[in-house]
Amino acid sequence: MKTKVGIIGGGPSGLLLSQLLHLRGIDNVVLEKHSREHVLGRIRAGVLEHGFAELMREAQCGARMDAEGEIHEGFHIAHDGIRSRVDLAAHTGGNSVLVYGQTELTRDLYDARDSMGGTVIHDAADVQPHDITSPRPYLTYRLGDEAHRIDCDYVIGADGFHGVSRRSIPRGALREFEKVYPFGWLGVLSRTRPVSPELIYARHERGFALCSLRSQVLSRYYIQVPLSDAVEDWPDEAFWEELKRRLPEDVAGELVTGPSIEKSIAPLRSFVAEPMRHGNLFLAGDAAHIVPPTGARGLNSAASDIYYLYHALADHYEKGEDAGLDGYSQKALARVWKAQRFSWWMTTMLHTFPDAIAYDQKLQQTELAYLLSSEAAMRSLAENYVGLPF
Ligand code: RFL
Ligand code: PHB
Repeated sequence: MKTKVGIIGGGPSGLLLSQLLHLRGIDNVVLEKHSREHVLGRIRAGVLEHGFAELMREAQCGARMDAEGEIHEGFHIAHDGIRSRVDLAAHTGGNSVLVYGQTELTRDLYDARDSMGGTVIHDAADVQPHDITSPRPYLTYRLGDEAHRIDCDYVIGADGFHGVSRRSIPRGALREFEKVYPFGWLGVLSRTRPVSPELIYARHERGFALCSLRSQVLSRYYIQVPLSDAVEDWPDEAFWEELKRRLPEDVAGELVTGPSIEKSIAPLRSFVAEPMRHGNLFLAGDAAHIVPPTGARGLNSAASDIYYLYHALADHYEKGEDAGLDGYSQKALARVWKAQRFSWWMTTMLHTFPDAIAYDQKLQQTELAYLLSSEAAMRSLAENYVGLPF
């Protein structure tokens, strides 16, 4: 098979780029390791920034998102038994975020690819990029016992943190920056009314907690847990009990509990690989960088990569201009690092660190006290949370 752009990974990054390129007449193929059911079974992001939503609309995938997604103009920070509201709209000149699940958004992208006749190959095993520094790179993969090959102009590595793309770049050509946090998030999805119509990020000495939602009948909650914990250590009852302990009393009193319909633990990590290009292989999204979920930046950072790549590839194929492709890594990384900084800051301010000395704890309390007392600090938080411009 022959195509212009070979995309590894059928998560939100790969599918969104595929859809945008297709709309510009740029032929592409997506290779996804797993089945569609598997991809749609992963419960991840819930908060989308304005720029991401705009890109979904440009990809002609915004209709259900606009109909069913919820506009959120603020969220809460719970601490010391009380709640303080962060008014996103007031601090950003009317900006907001959209609460719409990554699962739904991925489903919309698959539907759009299907209805336009896009090529998304599932269960592609042993995907491997070859000759990525030559002008004629190609991809190989297996479907069952059959070996396949796709020749292309460019390879896009949108295969997430554990994918093959980043690993196929020679060690010496890549610099990796990493910070691993000594805890994870245990997440529960339940078909219950959310405890609050707006998100609540809770700082508590027993550990961080987050009350989020997918809709007014579907709740998503998280608690900070030690890395040594497993999902089996947390039956539903124990989860609800611990969540309540970390929330202000009035909030805990309102919490509606129910059976979990999904429960998983995600370790917290910050990671960036530089540069995001090697020859004709371009990395995008989680394949190149990940953040702890505290600032809701992961998927949104992937979206800015896709925005830059999409325009760079369109310029190449439509105008013969390569400035966008040549500048991609530098441009994308500038924004990626700002999301890293914000996610690190939110994580550091709101979690309980097992090895923190008394001095660290005082500074952490002061950081939050300063934030809640300062108009300028609040504006900075709001500006980053709704998303910096692309
Ligand atoms: P994905 O979603 O990991 O998709 C990569 C796809 O590539 C496939 N793949 C391969 N395909 C072919 N060959 C191989 N060798 C392959 N290896 C892997 C995988 O099967 C997969 O389908 O990366 P992508 O598309 O870059 O998207 C990134 C986002 O998924 C991620 O950044 C967000 O989910 C992060 N995140 C959040 N981001 C936000 O912006 N807002 C949020 O509110 C938010 N909440 C979260 C989150 C991530 C979380 N977890 C579990 C890490 C909450 C959580 C709990
Ligand atoms: C979620 O709803 O899954 C979610 C929301 C906000 C975050 C992280 C995760 O910061």
